[in-house]
Amino acid sequence: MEKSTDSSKKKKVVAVVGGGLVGALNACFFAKRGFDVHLFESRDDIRQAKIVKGRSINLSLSHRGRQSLKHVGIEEKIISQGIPMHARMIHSLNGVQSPIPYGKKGQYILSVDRANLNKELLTEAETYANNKLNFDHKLQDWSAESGLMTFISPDGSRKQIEADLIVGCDGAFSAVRKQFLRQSRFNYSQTYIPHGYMELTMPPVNGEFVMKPNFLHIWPRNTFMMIALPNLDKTFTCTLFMPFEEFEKITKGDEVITFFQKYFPDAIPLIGVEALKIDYFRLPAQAMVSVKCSPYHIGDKCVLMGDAAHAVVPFYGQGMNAGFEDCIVFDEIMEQFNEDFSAVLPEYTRVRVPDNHAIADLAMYNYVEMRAHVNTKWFRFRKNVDNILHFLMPKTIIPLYTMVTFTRIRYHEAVNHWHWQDKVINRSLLFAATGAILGVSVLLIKNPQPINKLSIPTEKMWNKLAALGPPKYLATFLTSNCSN
Ligand code: FAD
Ligand code: EGU
Repeated sequence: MEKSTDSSKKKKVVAVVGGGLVGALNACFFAKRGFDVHLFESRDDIRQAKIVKGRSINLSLSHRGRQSLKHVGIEEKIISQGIPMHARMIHSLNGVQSPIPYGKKGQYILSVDRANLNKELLTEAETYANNKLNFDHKLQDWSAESGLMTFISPDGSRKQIEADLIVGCDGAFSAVRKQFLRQSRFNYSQTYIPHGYMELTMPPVNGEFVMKPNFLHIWPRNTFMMIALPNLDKTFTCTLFMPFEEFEKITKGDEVITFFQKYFPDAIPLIGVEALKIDYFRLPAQAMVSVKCSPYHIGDKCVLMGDAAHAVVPFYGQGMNAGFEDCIVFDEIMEQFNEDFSAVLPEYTRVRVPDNHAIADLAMYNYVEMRAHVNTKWFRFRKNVDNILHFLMPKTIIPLYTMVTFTRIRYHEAVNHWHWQDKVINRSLLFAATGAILGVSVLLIKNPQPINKLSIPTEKMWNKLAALGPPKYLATFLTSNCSN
């Protein structure tokens, strides 16, 4: 079943380097436009491979990612293979679980299997006649002058290939990006955070999930944090985040149990004591890197998308979503500039750099914030207040995660709106407090009362206070000077 496209008018060759999530999706986008697309992936075809090594097992898919999938017509298919998560489930140290909804009814994020999503995207890309997938092709080098690329195969053979446009979707350690570093006026920074992550599995019991499936489970513990997402096979994949030095302190099975008893006691029986002792040592903790660079293009020859352009730390669940949004943004600009690469590429850099820098900063900010003072109570309090304010003023106060997760508001605009909200809330508080003081003063001056009559019963005082000011939680929240 091959799709026909209007390939008659143009036969420009587009090389997509990297057949991961973003590369495979991009191949669909370019093929849909009728280009002669060649995708090059260093690994074997994951649809044939027995074990797929690589990063996280499952991911949260939200609005931005879904919109991009919709554009190539596979949104419904992917959703049907995902598990909706309508709320977070916060696990206290004492085992109490409390849900906090993501938004209004029907607003949810999806837990999707990375390998499965990648396979579906590759299969979709293959349905285009003008799309050729090349596995076991590792980009070794390329020339920014000629556009000539050199690929190496596992058997050691080399191949040189030319293309009109090179699209670098080869991940956080991009080989395409290496040539950018040799260009003048190319900005680049990368930061490894002190935390690592490790994945552990909660198997089903009696064929059923061991926790409620339609939630993103979170164990916030300041320095340590664990997150669990459901899988279709009724397992949960838990991701434990903690500083490498803490990971290294634990060297024996019994120490793992002691550690979990202290911080995640309710998770021990769900993972299983014996499994936990073994799984912890199966793989070393993995590193997390944040990469920022600009520009995202060289002339009319080459452009970076996905993690190759912007690896972010996972503390907003946006890496893949942002990468998918890159594809749709690029496609919109292609439409606008009639597929003229010399105009499209600079415009893509101009539009997309501020947004990807914003999400990289937000994810890093959330990493610092989660670590600094997010324990169970604080997390619950903050998210509840967000939701209440949003409920009271849905157009004005929008929680940051809502803008990031459930809209396509540009990331940098979401950040601006968030700062603005902060100011408005603080000023309202100042205004309300000043008003309250003035009001009370006027009342007292107009109705001078003997001092003994001022001592009214506590419950009456409370009623008056309640009638005057915002509810207590709001006041506490406002003075704490946060609104994300
Ligand atoms: P990759 O997925 O890294 O794909 C790159 C591809 O290029 C690979 O297939 C690789 O083999 C290939 N390649 C590499 N070098 C070469 C070469 N020289 N030649 C040819 N091919 C090459 N994002 C979310 O949106 N939601 C989440 O919940 C989420 N959770 C995460 C949790 C963790 C622990 C981590 C680490 C990340 C998470 N992310 C999440 C981020 C997400 O994983 C990435 O943003 C996403 O995988 C980026 O896709 P990509 O295609 O750009 O890169
Ligand atoms: C981390 C690792 C909860 C999957 C940020 C929320 C994440 C995910 C949150 C991982 C958190 C943190 C948000 C979503 C999501 C929350 C979000 C983080 C999915 C602010 C597979 N984060 N993640 N924020 O609000 O917007 O629920 O590995 F613990 S989804 Cl760190 Cl919405």
